[in-house]
Order: sequence, then C-alpha cells, then structure tokens
Amino acid sequence: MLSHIFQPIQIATLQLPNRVIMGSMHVGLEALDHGYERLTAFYVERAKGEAGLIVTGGAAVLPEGGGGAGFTNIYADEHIPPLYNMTRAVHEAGGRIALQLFHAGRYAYKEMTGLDPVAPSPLQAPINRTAPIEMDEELILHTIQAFADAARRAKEAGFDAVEIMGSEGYLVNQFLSPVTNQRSDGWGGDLKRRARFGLEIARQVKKAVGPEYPVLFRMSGLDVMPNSTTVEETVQFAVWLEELGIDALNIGIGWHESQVPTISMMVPRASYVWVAKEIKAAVGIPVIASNRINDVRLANQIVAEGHSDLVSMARPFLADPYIVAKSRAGRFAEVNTCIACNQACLDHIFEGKTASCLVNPLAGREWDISITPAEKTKKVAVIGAGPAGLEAARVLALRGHDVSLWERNNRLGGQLNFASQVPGKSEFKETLRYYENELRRLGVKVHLGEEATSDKLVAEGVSEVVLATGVIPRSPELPGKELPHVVSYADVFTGKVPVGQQVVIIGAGGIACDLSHLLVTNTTLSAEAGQYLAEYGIVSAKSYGSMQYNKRSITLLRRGKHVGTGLGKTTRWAVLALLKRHGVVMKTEIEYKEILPDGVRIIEKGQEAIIPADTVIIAAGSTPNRILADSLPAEMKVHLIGGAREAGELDAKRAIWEGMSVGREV
Ligand code: FMN
Repeated sequence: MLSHIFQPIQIATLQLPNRVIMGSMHVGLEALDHGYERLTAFYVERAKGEAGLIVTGGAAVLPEGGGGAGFTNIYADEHIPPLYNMTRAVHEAGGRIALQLFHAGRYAYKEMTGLDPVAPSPLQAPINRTAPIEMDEELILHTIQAFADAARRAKEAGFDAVEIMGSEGYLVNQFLSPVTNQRSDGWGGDLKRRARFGLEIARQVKKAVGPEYPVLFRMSGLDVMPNSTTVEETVQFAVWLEELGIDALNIGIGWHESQVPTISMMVPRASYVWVAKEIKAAVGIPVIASNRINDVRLANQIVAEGHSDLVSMARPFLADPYIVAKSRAGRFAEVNTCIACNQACLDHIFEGKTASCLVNPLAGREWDISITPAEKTKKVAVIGAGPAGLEAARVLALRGHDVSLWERNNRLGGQLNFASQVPGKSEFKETLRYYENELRRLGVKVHLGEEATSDKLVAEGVSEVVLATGVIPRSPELPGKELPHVVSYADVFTGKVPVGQQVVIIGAGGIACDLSHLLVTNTTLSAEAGQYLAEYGIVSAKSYGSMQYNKRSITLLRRGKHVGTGLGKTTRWAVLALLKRHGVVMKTEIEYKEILPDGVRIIEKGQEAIIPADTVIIAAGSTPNRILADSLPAEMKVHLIGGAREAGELDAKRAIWEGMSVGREV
C-alpha cells in the first residue's frame, strides 16, 4: 500500500531504505550533564524506529553562529570524538545519520554565544535583541571555509552525509534574500551576487568531502517574507546548487520572523508540498518536501503524486520514534501522531529548556527514563479519562497492571474533546484515536458513562486509585452570575447551551481564545489547505473560496494585562492576530461590576461601560475536582494527577506528563 515511500532511494552513494527523513531538530540535550549520551540515546531510538535518514539538529560551524555550549558544535577537531560515538551507536542500531552544518547569522543570540551576531548587512532581526555586525570580505571567506572544515570533521566523525542549513532565515538565507542582504559589493545586489555565499559554501563543502560523499542542502523554498527572494530566483538557486554537485535539496518553508504560521497546528497538513514540486520540476536531484507532514500514508501520497522524492518529518519523530516502523507494518492506529502543538518542543527551545513532546513525554528523556514491567502487578483504577487519566491507564497497562478506567461521560478524552472542536485544532482527534486504540490493545477495562463509586471499586478489588477527575469551572463572585444567559465554557463546548450573537467572555486565557475562535467561525471546519493559504494571501482566495466567518460579536474581558496567557510563544501571536482579524474585541485591565440581563457592566480606564451581551460565558479558571477522594477507604492508595491535583496552569502537556509519571510509579 505504501509502495512509494518504502521504495529505497540513493543520495549520492548513500542508499536509504525508505524516503522518510527525520528533519533536523535542535533539542538542547547537549546543555545537560551527559548531554551527548542523551542525544545519542535520542537518535538511536529513532534509528531503531526505521527513519530513512536522521538529520541532526544544527551544529555550529563557528561560535558566533551557534548557541553556546548547550549547542552541538563542529568548529574544532575536539568536537569530533563525542560525535563519533553518536554515529557509531546510530549505525549499530541500523540507522543512518547526517550532520546539519549551521550558522544562525543575525538570529544568533548574544545571550547564548557571548559574541555579537554577524550578518550580510547590519539589520537587526525582529526576534533578536542584538543587531548584527556586517561581515567583511575576510569574515565571509573565513565562514565559507568554516562550513567546509565542519563538513570534513563530520565525515571524520562517521556521519553518512551533511546537510548545509540554508533556509529558515539563517545566515545562508540572509545572504540570498534582498530583505537581509543590502550589500553592494561582490556578495550582494543582483541574484548572482546574493547567491554567491551559499553557492561558494556548497562548492567548498563538496571539495572538502569529495564528490562521492552525500551533501544535502536545506534551501528556502518560500521565505514567506515580504519583498524577499522570488519564485524564479529560488528555482534558479536550486538549479545552480545542482550544477555544483549538491546531492539532494531539502525544501524549508518560512523564516522564524515570518508573520504567517508555517508549522503550527493551524497549518493544515502538507500545505506547502507544492513548493517542493516547483523546485522538483527544475532539477534532477532528489527533492525533499517538509512541514506538517505527520502521517506516513500522506507522505506516500506526496511522493506518489510527484510533489517530491522524499519527505521530511521532524516533530512526528518526537511524538513517535517508531512512526516509520509501525507504518511499514500497517499498524497505523498505534502511531502517536504529532499534533503540531509546539508546546513541549519549539516552545521549550525558545524558553531555553530542552525539547520534549506533549503527546510523548519520553522524547528527549530516552537516556534516563523508560517504561519497565512492574515488579508487583496490582489492580489499579483510573478515574477520569482526560489526557492525564488516559496516559496513566496506558502506562500502567503497559507495565502489566490490571487497569480499569472510569469515565462518567459517554466518551473518552475529557477536555481534549473541547480542544479538538476548535478550528485548526482537529489534530487532537489523533491523540484520542491513539489512546482509544492503545487502551483496547493493552486490555484496559473501560467503563464509559459510569460513575465510579467507592463501593464499586471495593467490589472490584482495586488496591490503588489514580484520581484524574479534572477540574470544575470556577464561577466568579459577580452580581448577576445566576442569570439564565450566563453559562460556563464547558457547557458551550459540549453544546449543552445555545450561544447568541452578542457574546461576552469573562476570562481571556487559552480556553477563552479557543472558544472565541470556535464561535467566530461558522463551522467546525476541517481546515483546508487552500482556505488557509488564501487567508494569508499566499494563493488567490478565488481559487479556493474563502473561509466562512460568523457575524457574531465577541468581546474577551480580563482583569489582567494579557490575553492568551497559557498559549505557547510560537502560536500565541498567530492566534491573537487571527482573532483580531475576525473582529474579536479584547479588553484588558478592566474591573467587573455586574452581569446585567443584556450586558456586562465594567470599568475600563476609569470609565463605566456596558458591553452588550445576549450570552455571557465564564472562562475564568477552574478548581480541582476531587469528588471521590474523601469517600474512598483508607487502605486504598490514592494518587492525584492533572487538574484534580492542581487546577492552575493546567494543560495537556502537564496532564500527560503526570499521567506517565504516576504510571511509572505504581
Ligand atoms: N530545522 C533546522 O533546519 N535546524 C534545526 O536545528 C531545527 N531545530 C528545530 C527544533 C525544534 C524543537 C523543532 C520543532 C524544529 C526545528 N527545526 C529545525 C525545524 C524542523 O526541521 C522542521 O522544519 C519543522 O519542525 C517543520 O516540520 P515538521 O512539521 O515535520 O515538524
């Protein structure tokens, strides 16, 4: 069935057993003690999972272009030995691994490197506090040589290939784009001169490693930056790279500072594979498509339809190191699918933490954590089938315990069912599918639509209870809160209450933002790639028809300063921009007075105002639901996890992590 993606392919002399590449991800493990052992364990797991080729996270070719000591470095010979151990371990596990040669240019943080960033022109990146120093000719030549030297070291360290990082708005891309390269010497100006830096690197790297050794080039297929490199220029650049002997082109999409989301959950799957197709049409070497490809069946289709020769999946290998192996065996339902939430991977990296994965907390922890059979198997009841309870039940069952899962609603998932209805968040359904399948496969006894009581648990002989009963929405102390048009966010998500045309939401955190997105959109649309691209003006709206938005007026109210707290750094800006574009009004630093039959009375900037409303939705936090805790017999050991333990700052990342932790502990 997956005949295209599992057809072997050759990149220079390197034979790959399939066409799925694990895309480059800097996961930050180098910063920890035993960093390289951790990193090695991380890659070995993915090699065992049958990734066709693993590309490492970026390795700095010069100190000023990297991320300090907590980054993979390849700018000195002393960096070779730990990398040699890594490649040997990956090879022993049956895998292949390429080192990514990286220079961040104006994206390098002085806070991390201790050095001033450098760039073709002294133009500060909006995502960096430090302006770069303009590179002089000597530094340009030195940097080109540094890429070549780094490639030679990578080969010595046993890597099967190197990938030159030339996309995502990093240094090589900065030279190519007129947005960041405003030089008028031999390294800037017309396309030829802007391309010269990248092409020289390609030439010198090839020279350093020899013609047989595979060199991939990650080039930007689409910068998604106003006034940047054109399509024609991009295609020309690809042709020149091929002429220089580059062996494969990995097509990157977007810069870190782009104002269009390119990898978050709201980006429909495979939205950008057409970019790879445009380049593939102009070259003969293998082309790799990337971004939001999270299912091997989809990858197969992309290759089958001729968009690209290979497919890069990065985050899907965090969510499930075994995605390829499981798919090859036809075990699709067992795949823990990447939902592109970024909450534990990219958001962590931007917060200076190590990357992991919301749906797979083992990611990045392969060296120190594993799930092993229980020493003594027990009868364990898990109460509540939200993400915390689902993960606890899964891990407990995996370890051999006799597990029952009790959920008083008629479906598994708890608040995951809320999230999955929000436009652009339907990937959460994959998480539900994964758990449903795993619990069935592992023989968990699921009691749906059934209230767990102390008597029932005693009758079943349960010895330990995991309480994952979640939260109860908080009702603020406000006059008028008993009025009939005042409802809780949970009742809106479950469709228990009708919602009018003039909505005020009390609270403006992540849930309130999700809710407004749901309410401002006419349908719980299956986010179509075309609609999405039209929305951002990337393709014409006419060719796809535009998204239907509701006429509903929505106002978010908050006492505090910020809207969307709780949303991750890499998605918050996009969500807020989208809501604003569709007329959602956000009022912060207000004081509540009372809820009236036709509105909400507030004080805003010292002035009293009434915000008209026919529906007032309360989304102002929640409290732990520990309903069963007090009635259980003393000899039954109780573990509290997720919202039942602590309602504040609850999200699926914490819930699943706590589910896994308790699952390993019992
Ligand atoms: N891309 C690179 O080229 N070099 C990197 O060092 C790199 N680091 C990343 C770190 C994290 C935690 C993540 C999530 C992505 C990183 N990327 C990096 C981008 C990915 O290679 C990929 O382009 C992006 O995640 C979209 O693909 P996906 O939807 O398959 O995850």
